[in-house]
Amino acid sequence: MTAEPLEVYLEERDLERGLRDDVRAGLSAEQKWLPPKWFYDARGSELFEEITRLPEYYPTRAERAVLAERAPDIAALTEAKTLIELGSGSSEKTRLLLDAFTRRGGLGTFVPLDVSVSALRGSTAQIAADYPGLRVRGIVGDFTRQLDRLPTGGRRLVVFLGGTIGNLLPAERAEFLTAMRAALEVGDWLLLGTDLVKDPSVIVPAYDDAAGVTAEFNRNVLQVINRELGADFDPGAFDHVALWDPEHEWIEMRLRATRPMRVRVLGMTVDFAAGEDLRTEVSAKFHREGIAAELAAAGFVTAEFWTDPDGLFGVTLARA
Ligand code: AVJ
Repeated sequence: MTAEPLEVYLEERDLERGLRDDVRAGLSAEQKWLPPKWFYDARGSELFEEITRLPEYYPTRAERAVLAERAPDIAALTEAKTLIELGSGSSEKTRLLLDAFTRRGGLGTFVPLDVSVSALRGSTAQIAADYPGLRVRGIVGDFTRQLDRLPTGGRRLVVFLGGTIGNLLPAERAEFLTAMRAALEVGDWLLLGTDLVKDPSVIVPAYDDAAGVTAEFNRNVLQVINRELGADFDPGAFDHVALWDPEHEWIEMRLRATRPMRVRVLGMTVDFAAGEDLRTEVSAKFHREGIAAELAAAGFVTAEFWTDPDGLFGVTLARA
């Protein structure tokens, strides 16, 4: 319906400041790290879409199976007027929900929010074209920081899919869910996708695929920093590493220096020893009881918990 449905809350300048702050903090730390949101420039978003089609990367297919089966229930239970999607990316699986809501009638507005301008431009244009009558308002933003900018009023359903909540550390997760609950009102809903704990022999290959797409995705963050901040990383000199941490029950992606390196960025000199790791992502996996407990602690009430037939991925519907 709306022709240019993109609202750029997080402006280019804010984004770049965020990147600069994160690079400064992460690369000067004793254990070097970067937050995963900087993976998603146009190339990174493309590589992620490619990852979702890999034979080893089960989460997307498993979550899609749940949504395909349960979308009509979700539409009937929530009777939402506004659908807000955090970390929406391509919104490919969300179409299953939009289809169910369209059949039912009553959904007026779709609000995808993502840090990737390129992903959002594509998805908003296509969804606006494919769902005539639906108001589409894309928001460029960081889902941890833009919760107070969500549209108010009407019955809202916030969906946070893909297991992206696993990118947050436990304390960050608690803070995020609490802020989410504060942004919602009684009568609003949250649909949360979470990858489930299972044998590491299934999880690790999903983050270390044979074709090397995830490795390229991981190294792409160095290209982003080179381009945006004029750094001189040699991405080819870093190995992709995916590690299962059994204590925290999360996957860590790292970039491992294959030789000693000195990198210049933002006026800093960053030295890597041979074999030194830069942590680029945590992707936590969950148990059913843990999800319910974290939601309850934030003030949500779990209404439904569904998994795919193989029990790989969980989707929780909770009320505010
Ligand atoms: C988009 C955060 C859900 O953690 O599985 C895929 C990102 N990283 N392969 C995930 C990712 C490596 C993905 N999320």
